[in-house]
Parts: sequence; C-alpha cells; structure tokens
Amino acid sequence: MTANFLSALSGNRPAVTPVWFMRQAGRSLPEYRKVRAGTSMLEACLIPELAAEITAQPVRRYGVDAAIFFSDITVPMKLAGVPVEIVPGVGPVMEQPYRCAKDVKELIAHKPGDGSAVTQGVQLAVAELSVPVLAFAGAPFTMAAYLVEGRPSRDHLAARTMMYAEPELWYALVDWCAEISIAFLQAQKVGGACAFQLFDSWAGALAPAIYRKYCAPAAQKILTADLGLPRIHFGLGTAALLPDFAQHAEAVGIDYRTDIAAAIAQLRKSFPDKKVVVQGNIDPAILGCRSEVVESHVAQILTAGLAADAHIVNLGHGVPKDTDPAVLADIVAQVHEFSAVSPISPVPSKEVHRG
Ligand code: 1CP
Repeated sequence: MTANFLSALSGNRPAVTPVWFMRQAGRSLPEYRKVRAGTSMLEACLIPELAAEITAQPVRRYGVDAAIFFSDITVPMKLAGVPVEIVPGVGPVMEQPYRCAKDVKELIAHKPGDGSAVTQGVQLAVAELSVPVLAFAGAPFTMAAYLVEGRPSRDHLAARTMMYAEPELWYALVDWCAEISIAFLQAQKVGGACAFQLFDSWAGALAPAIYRKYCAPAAQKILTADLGLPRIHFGLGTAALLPDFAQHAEAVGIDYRTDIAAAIAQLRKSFPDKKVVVQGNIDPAILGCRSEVVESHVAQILTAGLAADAHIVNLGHGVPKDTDPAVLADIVAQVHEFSAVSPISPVPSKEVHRG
C-alpha cells in the first residue's frame, strides 16, 4: 500500500487505487478531540509530538494511503510573528485586517520564521507511519483573503478590491504569502514529507481571467520553487481553471462542484502528451447519507476515474465536522476493494479521449 499514493502521483496507476481525505484529521475523530482538549489549534500545530499524533490518527483508524501533516495554512503567518488565532467555530482571525499600504508594508517586512517545530512534527509522523506524509500550504490568494479581510469572509470583497485599487500593493502581498508558504513547505520537506498539496481553496471566487492576472503568478512561484516534490493543486469551484492548475502540478484536485469525467476529458484535451492524474471528488454531503447512497456515489467516481492515467480518491472538499468516522472507513474499504475487482488497465488510448 505504501507506494500506491506516490505511484499514482507519478502517473502510473497502481494495482490498488489510493485514497485519503482532506481534513481527515480533526473534529470528526473522538481521539482528536481528546488529545486537543485544552490546547488551542495553532499551539497544537507547533507541538511536534501532538501534531505527529494527530497526523497519524486517521491513518490508524481508516487505513488511508497518505497522511496529511496536521497544521494550518495560517501557521507560516504565526511563525513569521504575525498575530493570528484560530477561533473555534469561526476559523482564522487576524489581530487586525491588512488593507492600507502602511499596514501591508509592515506585514510584509516580517521574515519567514523558524520552522523547526514543523520539521520535527513531520519527522515524528514519518517515523511512525508506513504511508507517505503529504505536506501542504495555502495558495497566496487564499492566505491573502484572510489577511485583508481579517477573518473568514463569504466573497473576499476587500481582498478583491485591493487587487483592482492597488495592484502593486496586492502583488507585494501575495508575493510575501508565497515566500512564507515556500518556507513552510521547505520545513515539511526537511522533515520527510514526500509530496505537497497547494490549497488554492478560494480561487473559484474569482473570474478565471482575474485569477490568472492577480493570483496565478504568486501561486506559480510556490509550485515552481526548488522543492523537488510532486505537487497537487486543489481549489474549490475551479472547473474553468483546471488546465491552468495542471500546468505546474503532477495532479489536480477536483472539487465536488466539478464533474470528474468532464475534468479528465478537459485535461486530456489540453495536455494530449501529459499524464492525467486527478484527485477527488466525493461530495462531502454524501457522507451523511445511508450506506447504499454512499456506495453508489463512490462507485461512480471510481468508474469515472478509470479514464485518467491515475486517480487518487479524495473528497471534493474537507471532511465535515460531524461525519461518522465509520462512513470514511467504509469508503476506504470500498476503494481498495474496487481496485481489486475492476480491470486495471482500462486507461483508454489517448486517441479515444482527444475527440
Ligand atoms: O478547532 C479546530 O479543531 C480547528 C479546525 C481546524 C482544523 C482541524 C482548522 C481551522 N484548521 C484545521 C487543520 C487543517 N487546515 C488542515 C489539517 C490537515 C487535514 O486535512 O487533516 C489543513 C490541510 C488545513 C488547511 C486550511 N486551513 C485551508 C485549506 C483547506 C480547505 O478547507 O479549503 C483553509 C481555507 C484553512 C483556514 C481554516 N483554518 C481553520 C478553519 C475552520 C479554516 C476555514 C475557515 C473558513 O471557512 O474561511
């Protein structure tokens, strides 16, 4: 099982389809709630033993094929000395929003901080686990949305205003976000992480042309940094951006709002000579349904995934907090079982999919 995730990332369909879940560690697990009790989220991320334990919990419980390091996209801000908290039930909240030139200039004067607690956390997780540990970081737009708004927001209005009103300031801000994310990824790599996922979660809130102009260059700075790790690029509501995402990543994360079969066909068309590797895209809403409904949804996604060169099964966004862990365990079993009974090499010749 160990090599299945990395083999899929390299474009070679393994005998058994790998599966992991975004936000697989967290409040849906009783063992997580137990070890986190009394420790704030960002504190927990920076206690290496605790971060490693939480990283390992979903692997023990579900038998997933990859662990994602337990941390948050705001950890590099905290390490850089920027005051941020994760408020339970809300998400990242900054001490102040960064909206004017003076505030942004002060913010971006912060250097990436000491990532040794992150490195140690990954090291401990790698030492315990027999599956690969995946690093991650937030993409610049997603991070900047929290910095400019000061907290989670629906449509990221203030951040979008800054792009148009003060493009130079905006570019300086997203460039800084890229710098601290690269340092965060580097710290995870040194600890032994063997791939990374870039969470461009809010990219779908922008028109594709606006994303390309104001956000893609900073995202590419991370994706093309000298990290030497396979990359997964994920965003929510990003059907129109998938070919952009595939340009600088080995695999593209397909969100639950996007049709996975259409996404694979689109990627084949855009990149006839490149391996098409997709990750996704079980709708998190299905996790609350009875088992026959879950099974049929997962079977459909597995079948659609056969048209890619390789498929990593995941949700189309994070695990909802009141998910019954038994449902996720059943999905892992179904994915592994499906691979065993379905023909392994139905990857159609490229001609079929060029049409
Ligand atoms: O009190 C708690 O338990 C805090 C809840 C929590 C958790 C468990 C937050 C606050 N972050 C995390 C961990 C986390 N964050 C992981 C862990 C690894 C895993 O997947 O198991 C990861 C990968 C993230 C990344 C992250 N943080 C993203 C990108 C992923 C996504 O969901 O799109 C984003 C947008 C954040 C910001 C954030 N941090 C926490 C929350 C609740 C949010 C979202 C807030 C919002 O809706 O705007």
